[in-house]
Parts: sequence; C-alpha cells; structure tokens
Amino acid sequence: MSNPADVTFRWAAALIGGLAGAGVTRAVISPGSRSTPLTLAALRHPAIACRMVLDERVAGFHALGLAKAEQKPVVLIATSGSAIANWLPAVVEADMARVPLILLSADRPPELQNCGANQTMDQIGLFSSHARAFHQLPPAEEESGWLAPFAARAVAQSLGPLLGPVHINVPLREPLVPSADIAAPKPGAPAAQTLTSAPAPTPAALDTLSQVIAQGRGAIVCGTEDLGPESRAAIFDLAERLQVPVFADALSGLRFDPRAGATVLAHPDQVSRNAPPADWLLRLGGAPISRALSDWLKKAAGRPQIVVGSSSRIADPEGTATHTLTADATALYRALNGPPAPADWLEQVQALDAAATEAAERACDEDTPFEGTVLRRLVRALPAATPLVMANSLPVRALDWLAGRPASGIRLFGSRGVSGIDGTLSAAFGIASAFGPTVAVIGDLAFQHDLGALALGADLPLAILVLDNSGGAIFDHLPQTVLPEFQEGWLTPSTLDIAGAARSFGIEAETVTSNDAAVAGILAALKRPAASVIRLPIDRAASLARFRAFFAAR
Ligand SMILES: Cc1ncc(C[n+]2csc(CCOP(=O)(O)OP(=O)(O)O)c2C)c(N)n1
Repeated sequence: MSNPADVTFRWAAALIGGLAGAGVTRAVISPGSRSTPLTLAALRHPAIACRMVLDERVAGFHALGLAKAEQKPVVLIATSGSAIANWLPAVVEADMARVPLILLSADRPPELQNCGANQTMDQIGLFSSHARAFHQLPPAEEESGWLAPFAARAVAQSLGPLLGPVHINVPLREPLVPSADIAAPKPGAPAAQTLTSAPAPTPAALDTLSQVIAQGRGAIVCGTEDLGPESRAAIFDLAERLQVPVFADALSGLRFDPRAGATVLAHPDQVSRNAPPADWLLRLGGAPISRALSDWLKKAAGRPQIVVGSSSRIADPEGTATHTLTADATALYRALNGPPAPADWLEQVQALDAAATEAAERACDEDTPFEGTVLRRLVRALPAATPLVMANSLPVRALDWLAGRPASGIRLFGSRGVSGIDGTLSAAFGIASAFGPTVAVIGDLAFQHDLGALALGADLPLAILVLDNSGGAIFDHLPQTVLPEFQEGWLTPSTLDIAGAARSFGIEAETVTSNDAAVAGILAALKRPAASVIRLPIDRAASLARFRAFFAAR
C-alpha cells in the first residue's frame, strides 16, 4: 500500500500540474504546515516560479500585481484559518478590477471540522460573491487523474467571461511530508488554452451608435482602465476622424502614449470645470477619478451617453448612460464613424486645455516640494516603458490634475477596483517582479499601511517615492476639513520614521528636500537591483494653496 503522505503529495502535484498545464507559471506562497503538500508540489514543479511571502495580505496583493502585469492567473497558497482570511483585501480588489487569481487554501479534513481542532474554521465559500467560483476538493485519493482537467477548468473560470479570483479549498490529512525519494511533479500535459475575447459589435449596434455620434459636439471620455496599445490607437484615430476631444484619466495611459495627438486633452479635469456640456459622450474604460469630470458628465444628463465595457460590468456611477454596450473596444472604435464635429468645438476645448496647461506650468514652476510638481517632472524624466504604480488618495489625483500629456511612453498602474490605500507596495513589487525596474509613488499613510511589503525589497527593483505630507492630505480637499476633530479623526498624521522603517528591512532610504532631488533620487534608484525609498517631505498647507490656485485659474 502507498504511503498516505505520498498519495497526498501526488494529489497536490496533480492539482498544481493541472494549473501549470493550463498556463499558470507563478505561485505566491505563505509558509504553513497544513499547506505542505501544495507548497512542496509548487516549489518542485519545473514550470512554476514561486515566491515565499510571510504575510498573506502582502502575498495576496503581490499576486494581484503579478497577475495584472502578466495578464494571466497567479496561484496563491496558504495554510488554513486566519492565514487565508488575510487574502480578502486583495481578493475584493481582484474581483472589482477583474484580475485572475487562483486561491488554493489548505484545510483540515472533514473529521477535524466542527470539533474544536486547531487552526480550523469554516472555509467553505469564504470569499463569497468576490470569487467567480468556489470548489471544495475531497481529501486525497490514489486516483488523481481528474485533477488536471479540473484545474484547467478553474483557470478558465478565472479568465472569463468576467476575469477574477477562483477559490479551491483543499482538505489535507496528516501525514503531510512525503517520502524523501518521491518523484518530482511532472510538468503536466498542456490543457486547452482559454483565450479571452470580448464580442464584436453587431451591425445593428454600430448603426444605432453611429447615428448618436453623428450630431453635434461630442467627446470621448476614458476612465481609469488601461485598454492596451491597440485600443488606444483606435481611440486616437476615432477622435481624429470625428474631431472631438478625448478626456482621458491619467491611469488610462492615453496621455502617456507617444501617439497621442492634439485631440487628447492634457488637463481633462481642469477643462471639465470650465467647458460647456457636450452634445453626446462616448464613455469607456470604467469611471474616471476626476470629480469635476464626473460632474461634467452629469451636466450632460439627458443627452446621449454611450457607455462601453469589455465585460458585462458597465461603469455608470452617474446614472446618465442612455446606451450601454459590451463589445471589443478596438473593433468598436475602428468600426464607428460619423461626420466631424463643428470645427469651433475642438478649438474651444483645446483653448481651455492650453489655458490649463499654462496654469499647470505656473503651479509647478518652483522647487518647493509639491505633489503636483514632483509628479509633473517625474513622468517626463522616466525612461519610456517604465512601469509607474500610483497609490490611491492624493498621489493618483495629483497625477491626474497636473501630469498633463507628457507622451513619455511610461506604463501606468493603479488600484481602482475598490480604491484602497492598502497593498500598494505589495502589488508594486509584483509589477517589478514581472517587468523589472518599477517606480511606486505613495503617500505616507499608504506606505505605513503596507510596511510588511518591504520584506520583498531585497531582490526586487522598486524605486519608492513617499510623498510625506504628514497624514491623509486628501482630506484637506474634502468637506471633513472643517470639523474640529479633523486632525485626530481624518488627517491622522503618523509618527513613523519612514526612512528608518525602510532601513530596518535592509532597504536604502534617503530624505530629499526638493522636487528635482526626488526625481534624481528615483532615477538613480531605478538602476539598483533592490528596492529603495526616497522620502519627500511636503508642507500640507502650502500644497493645498498651490492646488487651489491651479483649480481657480481660467
Ligand atoms: C484600505 C483603506 N483604508 C482607508 C481608506 C480611506 N482613505 C482614503 S485616502 C486615506 C488617506 C491616505 O493618506 P496618504 O496615503 O498619506 O496619502 P495623501 O492623501 O496624504 O497623499 C484614507 C485613510 C482607503 N481608501 N483604503
């Protein structure tokens, strides 16, 4: 009779081999005892690159960053109990941002459930509606041939029709350590590949939409999703053909694309504060960050607003859509056509954009540390194709307000699924692991929130710029600022020694006192094989005054 630990190992290896056969190449693993067969099978699998990450919350976001960068599912493995509950923040982000993850949770076998066994809880359906599917495996058996096709189906579920996390709960019985001479897992037969693709627009839909965009002064509005280089090219062409402006969120990447022409506004947020409402709107790539832009969409309520998504989740938080469409974006923009808008429309909007550009240059022309200035200069200084990860809160908004349209060819990443300030560094390390030298820009509180991620910094080239404005400076821009309890309840400045904390993880860190020194520090950091932290202290009140002066400029 086979050694039961060997049966369990071969079972886990069949599962991991099935995932590999379906195209999975990365696993992010947190240490634990119950998960031993899964961990060992992944570590010994020839086609799976593994990274061990102690903190499961960090592991979840790290896998999220990797999966976003490589656009394919990444496996998470952890032990039973609270360990896997720490994946939840990354799982909800992956759900809303549509990022494929395979969650392999180790569990106790049925005989140890509901009897007070150590580190045991109900793990069934733990991720609720945030997982595209939940699968409960039986305890290991000799017959494991069905696990490979099962694993391939799980991978397929993570890839569509709506990309996202899939949870597989794996009960594992002791003994957990296989014989020393057990064979290494086989690569696994290649499974059918899952190709993702959105539907092509039907002629009827094209006909309806072409009629909508044939009348008046329209605009294209791109949200925070990066639709990829092909779609971007199709959007540029469409805007040229129709002679309409493109209001593109910074995270969409359109403003950083060297092919962006003069239809792509440099300062869509500022322009939308002053522009008259458009006659029709074509909205794509999710919702934009800018509140002013969202208000501008509301001003055009009642006029045709076409919202396009690549999946059934259509973003229309303003509730002003008149038409929604799920279609392949590139195919749609290539096929749409109509007469050009009246000539004075684009000129009028471009004049507002030129004024906004002048105002932005004025707001950023001195070297006193300021979020806007350092970001405006950074996005122009980074080498083309550098990944730039923007933390939520003020960093991503300051970029949207003041980066302009540098067309520098850098690649933007954000975390706008649920817009948390958590896990930013963990995900940025994932992006650095996939792409090499990467920059992350983050506020002091978001930095503190993800301190544990710094443990990943020893061999991953991440240049971290901390905009240290002594607390949650975003709240200065919100109505809460008038509250007498503002400092205590919202700003919540921290006493963390940011550079010291980084150094305690063995990471090089320095504090700089000018925007240019921060940019130079990041450029130098990009050449190092490990993480570095550059901290730029910023005076909150002065920063707020500069933002306000910019918004007030006409
Ligand atoms: C996980 C999570 N917790 C809380 C919030 C609410 N929140 C939004 S911004 C913010 C402050 C962030 O401060 P910091 O990172 O220093 O950036 P700053 O606004 O100062 O640039 C908080 C607590 C959130 N978005 N996500």
